[in-house]
Amino acid sequence: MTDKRTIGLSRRGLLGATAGGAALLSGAGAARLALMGGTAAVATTAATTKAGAQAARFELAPGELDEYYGFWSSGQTGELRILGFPSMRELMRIPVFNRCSATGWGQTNESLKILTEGLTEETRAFLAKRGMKTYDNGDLHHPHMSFTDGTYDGRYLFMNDKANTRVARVRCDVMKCDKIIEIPNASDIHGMRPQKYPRTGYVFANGEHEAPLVNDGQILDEPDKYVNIYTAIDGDTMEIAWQVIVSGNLDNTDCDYQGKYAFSTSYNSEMGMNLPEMTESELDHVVVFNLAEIEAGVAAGDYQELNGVKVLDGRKGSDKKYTRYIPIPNSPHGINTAPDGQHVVINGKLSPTCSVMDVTKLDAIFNEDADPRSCIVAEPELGLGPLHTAYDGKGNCFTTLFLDSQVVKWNLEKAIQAYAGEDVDPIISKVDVHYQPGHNSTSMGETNEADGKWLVSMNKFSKDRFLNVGPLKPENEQLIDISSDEMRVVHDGPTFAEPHDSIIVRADIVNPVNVWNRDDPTWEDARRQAEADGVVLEDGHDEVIRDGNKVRIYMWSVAPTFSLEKFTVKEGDEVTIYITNLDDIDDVTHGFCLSNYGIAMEIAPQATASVTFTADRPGVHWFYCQWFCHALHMEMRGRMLVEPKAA
Ligand code: K7E
Ligand code: CUA
Repeated sequence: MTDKRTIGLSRRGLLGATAGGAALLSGAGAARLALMGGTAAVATTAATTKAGAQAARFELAPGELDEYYGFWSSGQTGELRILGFPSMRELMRIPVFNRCSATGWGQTNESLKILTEGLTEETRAFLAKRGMKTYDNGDLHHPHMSFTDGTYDGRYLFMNDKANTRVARVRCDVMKCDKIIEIPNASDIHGMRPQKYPRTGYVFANGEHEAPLVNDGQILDEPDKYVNIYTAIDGDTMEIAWQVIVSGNLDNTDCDYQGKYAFSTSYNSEMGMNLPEMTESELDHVVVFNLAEIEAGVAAGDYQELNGVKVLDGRKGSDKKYTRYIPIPNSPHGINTAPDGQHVVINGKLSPTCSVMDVTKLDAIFNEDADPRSCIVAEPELGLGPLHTAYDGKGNCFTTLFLDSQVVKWNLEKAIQAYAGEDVDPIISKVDVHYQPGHNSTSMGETNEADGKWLVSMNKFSKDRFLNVGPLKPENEQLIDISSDEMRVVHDGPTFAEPHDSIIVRADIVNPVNVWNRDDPTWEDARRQAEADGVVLEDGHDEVIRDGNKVRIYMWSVAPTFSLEKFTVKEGDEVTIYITNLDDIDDVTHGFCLSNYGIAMEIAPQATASVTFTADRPGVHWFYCQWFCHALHMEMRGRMLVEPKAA
């Protein structure tokens, strides 16, 4: 037994409380774990920070630009992050489901509109009782770019919120969120992927947790009344196209390169409500959704309307051709379509295997009532805790092994041959990662332009890899050179709670602007109000409009001044401040921070931003620019006088 093997075992021992523990809960689970033990004996390649002679370059000299954009989720932080890749330098944070002190996201009228307009009436009423307009938190797992013809098209990024059942969109021209919708009928959106072909098109979203279809507090322990909902959103309008009721819960989702099928993993086909129940059976399933049949069902009126959404029945045992259920071992998690356009890897999680589905065999399952498992063409045993798989575009797969703390590189074709009975080993190599990887991503790996240069392993635990910052540790995202068969870890990248997933996009695909277009729809409401008030936002006039107890202040900014040096309102007035940044130079962003009123916002070049508040604190209040913009930035300030109500 080698040292590596010993380390592997002790690490597994350390993890007794996590997924390994789940497997151990049932007798069958224990037997399975024993069975899995045999897979760990594969030789590992030593992880090294000493870059090999032929290592690809990832460190950039000052001023050099990265070859890729990395779009990173942030988990429970709720924002989207942009990294330069492969340098792994964090470039930007885009607030989405969270609040942001720097940009005023969640505070400006423009952001509040986006954060509130897509909520259901019921949620709005619920939040209002708590004195809230929108949620303060989110759990952003899966960022994905829109596709055209099987590759990224640089239009939009889409992302889910597991915490509050939402899907959001970010515009890639300005890198700001422009739409957030709550998904009715579903509980807790987890898996989410855009349609790859012919274009996005649909954005597919999984409700993770099953719930009673009419969830009004009457039902708790009647599993047969619980359902789960699969949702297709129109990525252009961000309206819900249709939903399908399924059996079992849903975890992750992906779709094919033909535009015919989408598919989801289910880790709880048992519809169990607690851990022993959920992990009881050896086989869970993947649900396959037949897009043409579902669209025909919608057109034929074969749906019930629930909360304004067309909901079709695709449960197990329904005689419709909307869905098929493919048995898969065991609690499968990630599902990833290969760039070859034909194969889909389903990651077994509690099974040491990945199952490979051939999408060209799916027609038969729908039309000839063939054995649903007939589309499975390989099931290689890879190691403990396979969670997600990425691709190099050269026929190889990279699967994270959560329990083994490894990434395994394996060959798809050889796995298919082995499944057919040939004596070949699909596993090419393994590399230790630090520690417990979840998602991994390869450069352009989820498109038909996968280029096989880089892999990032997104590890849940960093333990001893960084200076100790207290009990809460960063995650560790490790950069791995995959240009040769021997994978090499070349960089450790700490990140704050908790990026699950990332995509790595060639830089030429992403072309954001430097300065806003004055016609941008973001401040449409401000433009309309200004028109009604006889004000043109961009013509360099300022204006104070009183309308009963509503006061609207229009001003502009040019470094280093606000156009209004002071203005006066009365205690109790509802004040809206509109600021247009007339600077049109790259990077001259101004801010507006109204001190001791809890107000701050960003106004980027040529943008308009506004904020509304009640002036209920009398006195002189300074407002200042909080974005360092000029040698006289400190002088960029003014005063609001709030006159007290007559006693
Ligand atoms: Cu595997 Cu939410 Cu994509 Cu995390 S999920 S790891
Ligand atoms: Cu404007 Cu600082």
